[in-house]
Amino acid sequence: MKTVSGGDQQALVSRLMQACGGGYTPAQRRKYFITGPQWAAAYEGQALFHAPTRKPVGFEEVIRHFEEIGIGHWTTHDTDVIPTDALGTERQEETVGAIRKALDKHGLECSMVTTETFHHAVWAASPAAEAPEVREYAKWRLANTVKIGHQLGARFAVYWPGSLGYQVQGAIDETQTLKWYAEGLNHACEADIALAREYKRDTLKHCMEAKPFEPAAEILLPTSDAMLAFIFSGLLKHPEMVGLNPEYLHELMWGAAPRAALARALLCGKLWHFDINDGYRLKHDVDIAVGLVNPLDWLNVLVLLRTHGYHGPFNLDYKPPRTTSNHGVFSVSFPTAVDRFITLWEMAGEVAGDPIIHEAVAALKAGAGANPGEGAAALAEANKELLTLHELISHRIFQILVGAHQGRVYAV
Ligand code: GCO
Ligand code: MN
Ligand code: MN
Repeated sequence: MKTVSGGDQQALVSRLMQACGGGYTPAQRRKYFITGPQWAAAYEGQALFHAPTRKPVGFEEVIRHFEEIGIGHWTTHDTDVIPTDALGTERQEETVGAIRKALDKHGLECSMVTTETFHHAVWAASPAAEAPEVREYAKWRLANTVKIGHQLGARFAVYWPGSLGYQVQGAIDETQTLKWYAEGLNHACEADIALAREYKRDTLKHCMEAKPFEPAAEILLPTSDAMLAFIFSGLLKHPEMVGLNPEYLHELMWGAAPRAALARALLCGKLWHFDINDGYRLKHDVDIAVGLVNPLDWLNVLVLLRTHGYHGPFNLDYKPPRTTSNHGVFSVSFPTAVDRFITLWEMAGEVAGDPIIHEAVAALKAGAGANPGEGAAALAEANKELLTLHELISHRIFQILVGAHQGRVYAV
C-alpha cells in the first residue's frame, strides 16, 4: 500500500468507517438514555507517563458533536467548564448561561453534574481533610454544583471520592474521615432540598461512584458495596436521596463480577446511574470504550439491567485512546461506542426473549419433583440431567452474541 499523506488520512478513516456498516442513525441513538461526559470528549490523552496527544475542546464543540452523533444528554464536572478560581463568580453565571444556550441550540439536555474533588491541590488531603476550612470549602463546592445542576436541568449528581483515602498509613483516622465525608454529602442534600424548592424542581438523585484504587493509594470507600454500607450506616441525614453510580471497569478492577455488584445495588434499590466502559480485571483504570474487551460479560450485564427494569442513564465514562485524533473522537470513538452499546442492549432483549433460554430456565425452576425428604444423594441424582442446562444457556447467550444462530455459513 502506498503512503497515506495528511490530507488523505481522514478520508481513509471515513471510508473504512462506512465500510464497517452497522451504524445507527442519530435519531435511533437518541432513543436510549445515553449520556456523554464533557471530560471524556475533551480528554487530551494525558496520563502520568503520557503527554497529551489531542488539542483542548470546549463545551460548545462537544455539545455540537453530540447532537450530530445523536447523544441526547451531556454530563460535566464543575471545573470541566468553569475554572476553579471562577467558581461562584459572575463568570460562573455567564458560563452556565452559555451552556444552557448551547444545549438548547443543539437539542441536548444536561443529565448529570459532578464536583471535581480530586485534581486541585486543595484536595491533597481529600475533601474530608483535617482542616475545617477545607471541609467548609468542599461543602460549598458540592452545594454550588447542585445549584449548577438545577440551573442546567440535571436530575443526577455524582460523587467520586477518589481522594478519600491516604498514601501513608496511620496518618488519618478512617472513622473520623468517613464521618466528615458524610457531613459533606449531608450538606449537599440539604442544599439540594432548598434549591429544589427555589427552582421548583425535584431534588437531584445523589449517586456515589466507587473506584478501588487511584488516585489515593488506599481508598476508604473502594467498592459499590462499601458505599451501600456507608449509605445505610446512619451517618447520612437523607439516605433516601443517595444511591450509586457504579462504573463497570471499577468493579472489574477489584476482581468483582460486575453483574453481581449491580445485582446487589438493584436489590437495595440504589442502582440509579451507571458509568459504562470496559477494561481488564485487576488492572488500573484504563477506561476503554464499552464492549471492546468483555462483550460477553457486557451482554450479560445488560440482560440483568433489562430484565430488572433499570431506567437510569448509561454514561459513556471512557477515555478515547491517545492514538485517536481530535477528529476521530467524534467521527469514530463516540459513535462506535454508542452503537456497540445499542447492539448489546438489543441483543440483551433477544436473550431475555429467547424461547430456548426461557424453556431451560423454566425447567430448572420446576425442578425434578423429587421429595426433599429423600436425602441429599437422591436429590442430586434427581436433578443432575437438568443442571446441564446451565452450560446450554451460556452457549445460547454466546450464540446470540456472535450471531451464530443466524444462518452464518462456515468454510469447514
Ligand atoms: C474515573 C472516574 C471519573 C468519574 C468522574 C465523575 O474513571 O476516574 O470514573 O471519571 O466518573 O469523575 O465524578
Ligand atoms: Mn466514572
Ligand atoms: Mn474509570
